[in-house]
Amino acid sequence: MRISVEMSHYPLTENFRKIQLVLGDLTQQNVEAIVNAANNALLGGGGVDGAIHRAAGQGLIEECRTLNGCETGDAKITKGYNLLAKHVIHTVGPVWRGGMRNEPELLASCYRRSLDVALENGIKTIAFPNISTGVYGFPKPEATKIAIQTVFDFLNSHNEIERIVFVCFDNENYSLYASNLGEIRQNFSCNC
Ligand code: AR6
Repeated sequence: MRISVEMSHYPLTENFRKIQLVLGDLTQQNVEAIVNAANNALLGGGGVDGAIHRAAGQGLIEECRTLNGCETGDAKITKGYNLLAKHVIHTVGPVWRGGMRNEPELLASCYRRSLDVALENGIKTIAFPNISTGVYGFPKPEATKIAIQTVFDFLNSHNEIERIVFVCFDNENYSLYASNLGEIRQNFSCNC
């Protein structure tokens, strides 16, 4: 699979300032909403999902039970309970099955739908984990490109979002994000 960052996806200069990269724990982020890499049942699990439920407390699972699950590529919102973030936006990434089952489109849809839901709820600051790159096995380099490209595309057409934080839990993801963002920045300023 080849994913390229095309000229049409290049960000407007001011959008660079809205993107932050952090190596750390998503549950500790001071933003209005954190995004959960959940599963279709929305009833908790391992990885970042488990960490969010542990940090949020019992209220979160109770509210999740009322949501009737979530389709892959879609997103639903709850309150944040004991988290610093007032909201959790739960999205369901695709399980990697070799790349021919619409996985890239579904992953892009997770980022877009999460941002749609954020805007519908007046949320302007949002933190994402590296959706699908843990238990669901999506190759990290491709997932990184999709995440960055989709978020920049969204920012280019939606001015309301003020800050997006990519929170990486492992060094491999962090390095991939840092080099991709660095590359785009460099190419972009060359064309100014
Ligand atoms: N903060 C930030 N990132 C984290 C944290 C954390 N506290 N913990 C893990 N990660 P995963 P998936 C990173 O497996 O691949 C769950 O069981 C991790 O390093 O959490 O979308 C759900 O219930 C990885 O890069 O989510 C689903 O069943 C990234 O988060 C399934 O896993 C995503 O890894 C979803 O799988």
